[in-house]
Amino acid sequence: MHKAGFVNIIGNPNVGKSTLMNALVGERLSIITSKAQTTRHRIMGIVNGEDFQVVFSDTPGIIKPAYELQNSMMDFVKSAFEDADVLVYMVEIGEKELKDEAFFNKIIHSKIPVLLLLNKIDKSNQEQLEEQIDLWREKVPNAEIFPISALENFNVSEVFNRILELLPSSPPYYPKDALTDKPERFFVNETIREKILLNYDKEIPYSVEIETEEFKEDEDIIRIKSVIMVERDTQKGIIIGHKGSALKKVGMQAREDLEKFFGKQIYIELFVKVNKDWRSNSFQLRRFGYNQK
Ligand SMILES: Nc1nc2c(ncn2[C@@H]2O[C@H](COP(=O)(O)OP(=O)(O)OP(=O)(O)O)[C@@H](O)[C@H]2O)c(=O)[nH]1
Ligand SMILES: [Mg+2]
Repeated sequence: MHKAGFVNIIGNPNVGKSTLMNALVGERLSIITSKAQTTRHRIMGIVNGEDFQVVFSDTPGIIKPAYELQNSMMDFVKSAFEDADVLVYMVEIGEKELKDEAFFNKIIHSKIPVLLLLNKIDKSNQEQLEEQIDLWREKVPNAEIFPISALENFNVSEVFNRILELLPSSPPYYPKDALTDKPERFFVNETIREKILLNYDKEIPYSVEIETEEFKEDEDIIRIKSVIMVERDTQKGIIIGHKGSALKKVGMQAREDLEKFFGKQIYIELFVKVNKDWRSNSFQLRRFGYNQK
């Protein structure tokens, strides 16, 4: 009997959803930073076994949307409720509630199995952990609770085994050698965006979108041309930095990661363009892969 299904990971920003998905899949599919709203898309990570296929979905952290891009991000979260066979609700130590009550109500009234993962227990002690488990048991009585550390890979394989038990019997949804639903250019864009989240402050990372215009793969080298889009002229200057030094750093860091990811030498060229207020422009958002209704 073959088992297969969708296991969708949801929760507040920054709780460690992407860290968990990467740990489960064993690949760095989702970018991770200490800033909230790092993930903007629904990203699938597929784990294949002889008689199973688990399709994990990492999703953006739940927020109250303030602009069009964030509306699209929350649509990805909504879609993750719709096709889940198992819902993974991740919380972190010290957290009290989900940033959206409607989503929370969906979780507690869910007809499908809910696994509540209490993450970052490496930062807590026994007393705090017990108190937190009691709190979540009361708040989400329909969930099975697993204390984990996604970062230190603690209890992650136990979660995976439980997921396998809960999967329905089904033929695979994707080819059995598939790792993700996203194309190569997506991972280029995300790697560059991760370096921007790491190197710039305040509003800058949130005003940036990446578009890879060229991805030419030869036998031992990949040549990449990507555009970093910002919302305003002043942001363009900040991204480039003094004599181009800031942009150069982003390019070098991205190249290093991409060489590991693709296992090939990378040549990368970065350009910066102003795309005025793209975050609030439905047409631009669609172009960047945020499926607008
Ligand atoms: N101490 C500790 N930190 C963790 C753990 N898991 C994740 N983190 C850190 O938490 C931060 C956020 O991790 P992400 O995986 O990007 O979180 P996310 O939920 O995907 O965040 P968004 O995409 O912004 O919603 C990063 O700095 C991680 O290194 C953990 O188990 N323990
Ligand atoms: Mg994330």
